[in-house]
This record gives sequence, C-alpha cells and structure tokens, in this order.
Amino acid sequence: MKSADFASRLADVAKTVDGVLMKLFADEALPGEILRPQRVVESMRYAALAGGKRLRPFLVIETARLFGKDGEGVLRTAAAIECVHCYSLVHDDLPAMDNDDLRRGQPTTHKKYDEATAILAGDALLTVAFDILADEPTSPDAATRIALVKSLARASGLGGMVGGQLLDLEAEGRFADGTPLPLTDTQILRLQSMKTGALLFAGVEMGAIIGGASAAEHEALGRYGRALGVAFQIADDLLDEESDAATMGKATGKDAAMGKGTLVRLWGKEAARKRLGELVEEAESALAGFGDKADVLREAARFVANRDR
Ligand code: GRG
Repeated sequence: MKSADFASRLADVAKTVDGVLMKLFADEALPGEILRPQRVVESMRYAALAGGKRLRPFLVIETARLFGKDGEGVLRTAAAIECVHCYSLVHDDLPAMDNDDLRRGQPTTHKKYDEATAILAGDALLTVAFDILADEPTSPDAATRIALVKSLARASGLGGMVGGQLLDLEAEGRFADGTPLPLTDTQILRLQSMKTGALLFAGVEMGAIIGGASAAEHEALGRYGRALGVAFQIADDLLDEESDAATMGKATGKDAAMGKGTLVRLWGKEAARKRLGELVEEAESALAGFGDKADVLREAARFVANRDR
C-alpha cells in the first residue's frame, strides 16, 4: 500500500469516527441519564472533535477488517477508545499535570473553558467510553462486550495508562525535590509501554476481540501492537526533539528542557532511529500469517515510525 493511499484512508476513518462521536455526544439524555448539561457536552465536543490523527480508532477498524468485520459495532468500539485517548490528553494538559496551553493546534480544554470544566469533560469522556462498549449496539453478544470493556479498562487504568502517567510524573521528580530520576532503558520502556503503548495495543486487541480472533491470532496481533507502541513513543520523542509547535500542534522540546529520560536521549538519535526501523520490521513480521490483508496495518507501522506530527 502506498503512503498516500494510507493517508487518505486514515483521513476517511477520522471523518467517520468524528460523525460517530458527534452522535454519541448528543444533547439529549439517554435512558438512565437525567440531563446532559450544555457546558459538559460542549467541552467534550471541543476536546474530542478538534482534529487528531484517530490512530487508535484506525487500529480497531483495520484489525477488525482482517476478520471481515465492519459496521456499527466496530465504529462504536473505535469511538470508545478515542474517548479514552481524548480524556487522557485533556487531563494530561491540566496545570497539575503537564500544564500545556496548546493541543491539536488549539487552546487546551482548560484554557478554552476552565480547570473544573476540563476535569469534568475528561471524566465524562472516560465514563462514556465504557457506556458505549457496554451498550447492545456495540455487539449483540454480552461476552464480547465484557471482553471489550476489560481490554480498555486494563489498558487505560492502574496498570496501564494511569499507572504510566504516575511513573512519568515520578520520573520528573514531581513527588520529591523536582530533580528528574535517572531511569534505565528498561524502566523507560516499561513506563512508556504503560503510558502510551497500552492504549495502542488495546486498539489492536479490541479489533481482534470484535473479529473473533483465535488465540494464535491474538498472540500475533499482540506482538504487532506492542512493537507499534514502542515505535510510536520513540517517534514521539524524536519529534519532541526535532519538530516545532506549529507542526505538532502542541509544545515541543519539553523533554530536553526538563532533563527527562527518554530512549532518544539515552541512546542518541541515530541508535533510536535504528531501533525504530527494527521495531517496524518486528511489527510487519508479526502480521506474516495474515498475508496481503494486513498491508494496511503494515503501512500503519511505517506511518507511526515516520510521521511528522
Ligand atoms: C492523564 C491518565 C492520564 C494519562 C495521560 C496520553 C498521556 C497519558 C499523556 C499525553 C502526553 C504525551 C504527549 C504522550 C506522548 C504520546 C501521545 C499520547 C501523544 C499524543 O497522541 P497522538 O499523536 O495524538 O495520537 P492525536 O492528537 O493525533 O490524537
């Protein structure tokens, strides 16, 4: 698959997912809800609908497609993981966390609204994700819905993204005297696999769950998802060093300014780029059993490694 074709496919997915999210963030309350206050709905829309590559939804959709699955359930699952991702960005940008003013080229949610609204928008994005997965239109099969809920919860919670965020803040010296901790590459890999890798892995895993993958297929796709997660983070760290806020739509150069330990800073850019190449090969070879059907996912691994934003 050519990278231009891949880019237009990614853009198509983004448009489709935006449409699904718009419907899910309707003004009208659902059965069991009482009222959807305007300020929360609007701030959720602001946080989730202002751009973004929609990479995690893309992984759900393209993995499910390997098994011939598409349609409403797949799209709802794709929307659910994007809700968790967007919540994490809103909370990460808060003054108590990374204190950022710019995200996806726009003022961060707490800058546009206020901190309390941003916290609540994040909370609502997180909880709606599990509402979407638990609801019947996602799958008529309750066991599938439970497996999706479990996959997303494990990836985003205590032993996944939330845990990784805590380790990241700790590594910055936030809970001590502010001096960054000197982490080994093994510690950095674990932290990053929790903070960012886990949700990318979950995108693949949730696609495999809806697809009804066998144990061997889950294992192969898991290898793909893990390699992709590490590659994503190394590419992100390279972009933080080399790109600028206008291109990225968010502040850059923060790792160096804080003296933060990243693999790029530990190994040097050349070694990091070499490892990135190896990870793309690992991701591609994990898909060997799926033949040409997996070309889009192979291209996704190359995209993640070579992206410019
Ligand atoms: C607040 C629990 C909690 C977790 C926050 C996601 C995260 C954990 C922090 C974001 C900080 C950051 C820049 C992490 C690096 C990787 C990352 C998640 C980048 C943003 O993801 P993209 O590039 O963003 O997929 P778009 O905007 O395209 O969706």
